Amino acid sequence: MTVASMPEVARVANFIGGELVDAAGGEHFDNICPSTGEVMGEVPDSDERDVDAAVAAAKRAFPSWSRTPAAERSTLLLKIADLIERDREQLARVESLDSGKPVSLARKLDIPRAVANFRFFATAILHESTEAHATDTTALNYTLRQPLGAVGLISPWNLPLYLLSWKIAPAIAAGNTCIAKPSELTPVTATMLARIVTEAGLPPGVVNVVQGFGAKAGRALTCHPDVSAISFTGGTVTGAAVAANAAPRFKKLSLELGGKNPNVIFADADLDDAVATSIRSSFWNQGEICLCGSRIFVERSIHDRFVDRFVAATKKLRVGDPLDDATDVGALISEAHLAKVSGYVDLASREGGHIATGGRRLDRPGFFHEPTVITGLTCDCRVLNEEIFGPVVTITPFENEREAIAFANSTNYGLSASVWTRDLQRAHRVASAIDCGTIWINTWLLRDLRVPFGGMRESGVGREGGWESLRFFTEAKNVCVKL
Ligand code: TXE
Repeated sequence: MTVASMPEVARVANFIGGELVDAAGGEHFDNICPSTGEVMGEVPDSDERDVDAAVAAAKRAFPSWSRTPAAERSTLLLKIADLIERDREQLARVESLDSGKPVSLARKLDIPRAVANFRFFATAILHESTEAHATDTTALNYTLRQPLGAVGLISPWNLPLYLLSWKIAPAIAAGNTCIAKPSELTPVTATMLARIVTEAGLPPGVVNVVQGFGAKAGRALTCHPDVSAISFTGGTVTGAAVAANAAPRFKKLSLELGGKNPNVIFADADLDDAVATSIRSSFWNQGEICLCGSRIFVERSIHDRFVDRFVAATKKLRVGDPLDDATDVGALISEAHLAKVSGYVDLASREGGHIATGGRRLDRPGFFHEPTVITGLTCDCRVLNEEIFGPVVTITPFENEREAIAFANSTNYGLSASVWTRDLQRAHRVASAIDCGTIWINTWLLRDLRVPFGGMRESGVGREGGWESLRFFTEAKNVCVKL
């Protein structure tokens, strides 16, 4: 399979008012293939003019779309889901090529989840109800939840269609129109989605896509006075810039940011399951998932046994061509990101860590890094505090439950955690004591789209998922009727 056999990767465009268009300035930048390092297409280098045009199209579409009956909106979203499902193989291959992720993972995770996102919110809006509050016999209050208008949706490169659809689906299901800004590093499936929404019959302007750099197109979207809300997923530093630009304009803001998630393994855990699942939570998507459990803490009595088994399993992972069905770990997103990941492995050595396996960039074209396991570091090291976002994990022993909780809570992040134990009471105690938005007990990445999802502290502000998403994308208006 080559780039030449997938011409869609070269055809990246903006999507404004139902038309696939170039950037107003006619400028482009290269789209680099992570697994070869070669240019595989061009991306429109959009600026304020493109964002202005997209916002204008979204505003034009809003009055009619927001009044479209929920059942009709639902039917259109279900149609979009069906078309994504129809094109799943092509979308999976393109996503793999554009992001470096194994095609097997795109098939299993990314594309099915994009389908599920549209189906979930298509049907959720058919089951919505709102509150009523009777004030004794004096008044009756009822709450309307009305769409916000044109909303901005900014997504990252690690789960391109998965996260873009996680935002687009609830936004338009709730009656908003939107301007999506995919990552400049993974623009292709957003353009394919634009073709799909057109084929599904979505009215022009309901979904718009502006491609380009964050500091230019993303910033223009965040600052635009007619954009009512920003839903952002990306790095913590970028999230702070988005918040700084959106706050003075009083936009609703949802920020899903980074993580440095603990994976806590007690001595009574099912070790087979803990090892197998921890391999996934460490190295799936090259470790480029905000929910990856990059800090592994193991109770001292089983620490050495766990390390031996985990390292042996890590060595079996096949790193290579993302389009090969047998590949477990593909390429990192970019040369710059690979340099960042390698830099942290070097730092780990300087901080006194032992590289138990991996540690090197692969000597081949593209941006490949060996799955890497580091032991011997403590919670005060930078490597255990800063998000690496690559196939690199640390394993640290702990003495008891109290220390495990302290270690888990020792960073500024608070996105997710996994806890492995067969002791039910301990599981509940530890879950309650770890400060983060999602805790998995004896599992990882088991997602139910109805549950609240988001982070604490530097992992973000706000919650999405289920009603939380629909509440974020609507404004609550109370109507008080005197009786
Ligand atoms: O993503 P950015 P980057 C982490 C990970 C990674 C680091 C930086 O640690 O190494 O963040 O990644 C847009 N105004 N995560 O730099 O910059 C940008 O165009 C508005 C965690 O590649 O956060 C893209 O569409 N928008 C993470 C989106 O923001 C701006 C996923 C995310 O890009 C902008 C990715 C600006 N000023 C990286 N600057 C997760 N939590 O899943 C950039 N953007």
